[in-house]
Amino acid sequence: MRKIVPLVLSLVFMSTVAFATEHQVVEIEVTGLACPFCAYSVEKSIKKLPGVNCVQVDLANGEVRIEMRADHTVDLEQVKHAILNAGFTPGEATMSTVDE
Ligand SMILES: [Cu+2]
Repeated sequence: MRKIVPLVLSLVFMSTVAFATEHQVVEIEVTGLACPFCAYSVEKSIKKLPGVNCVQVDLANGEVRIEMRADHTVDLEQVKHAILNAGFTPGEATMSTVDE
């Protein structure tokens, strides 16, 4: 029994650390977004990429915010292709991370 307790404790600790990992966030300028339908199509296109957790389109500022899942890193080239495929033009991208 004595050996089991520290093992269980370390497992609990490890899972806590796993849940507190960082998520990659990309904010990218997108040219050509004119209405909510544009926003919807660019969002749909980016959401198909592997590891994308959520996509928020800021129509007023022409910017798209992409949050990745904890265990995925973003491929900026794939994001740009997804934007181009939806019919829009990707611009400057800013990378950051958030804790969750
Ligand atoms: Cu539109």
